[in-house]
Amino acid sequence: DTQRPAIVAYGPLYPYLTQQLESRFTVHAVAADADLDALPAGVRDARALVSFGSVGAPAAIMDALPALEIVALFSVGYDKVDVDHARARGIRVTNTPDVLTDDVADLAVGLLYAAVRNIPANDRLVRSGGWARGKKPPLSARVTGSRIGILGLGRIGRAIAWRLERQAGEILYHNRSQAQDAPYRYVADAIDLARQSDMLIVATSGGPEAAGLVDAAMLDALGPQGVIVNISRGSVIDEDALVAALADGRIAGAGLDVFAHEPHVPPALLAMDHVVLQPHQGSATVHTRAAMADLVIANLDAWFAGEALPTPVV
Ligand code: 8YV
Repeated sequence: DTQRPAIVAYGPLYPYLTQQLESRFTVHAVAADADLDALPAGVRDARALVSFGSVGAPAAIMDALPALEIVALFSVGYDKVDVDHARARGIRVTNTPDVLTDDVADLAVGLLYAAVRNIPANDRLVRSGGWARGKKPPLSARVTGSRIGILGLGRIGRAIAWRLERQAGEILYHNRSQAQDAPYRYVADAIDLARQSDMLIVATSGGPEAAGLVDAAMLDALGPQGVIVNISRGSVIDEDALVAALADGRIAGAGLDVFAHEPHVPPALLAMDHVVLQPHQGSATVHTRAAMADLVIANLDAWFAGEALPTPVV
């Protein structure tokens, strides 16, 4: 169909999104590891590229598509998109903010409680028959009354803070600069934030500026009773330092939805009872994945109708 714009679905997409794309466009599926020098002829006519946050759009795929006008991401995080390259080539980029904020915040709170109250470890105690044989769960720390630090008080960080403000003894946060209208205590230095927090929730955006922001020094500042939760990007935490701090008891536990090299998880973490592991599922509810797909479509529809993009990044 020559009337329909050609687009590339880069890497695996979500079925409802694929269906919506196929009803509008000529969709060429390109695997994330495809040989970009050997793309079929029609692919090079693609005017749009759609991908998951974990695949994104490196410069190489943009350069393999000479007619590319827009990258529409199925994620809020765009750390895997070469935005400088897109800008230089005049390619627009869109993401899916807001629609996933509540579900990601819900998972952060769930991971906090799971890690602090040892919910998965105690589930294992029950299932293994240990409890029935008389083994008692160890007493845990508590969320209520604790000082909860939020690293990155953006849209998702605020949604987490809002959920926890009744339980927390205090909510404090660190951003590069103080947030407007945030009723929480600002801590200008990230290490100080960790030092003053019983629990630290990582909610900053990923990308090169935040890479390794949580390092051994910050984990030591959080301390042996401290629990860390990460729902942002694995790259924000120095993963080797995290594994070492957990192994040595220099922090008490962790709740992790994201990892440096997904879906690879450091094997040492698999054996740790005080660590809660999730398969990057923060936005993965039926409701939100449909809303994210609809926002991808809304951006593409706006672009091809010559209208303003609903959620532009570039
Ligand atoms: C997705 C995400 O799971 O929005 C983000 O930044 O990480 C998640 O919503 C991701 O796009 C899937 O790769």
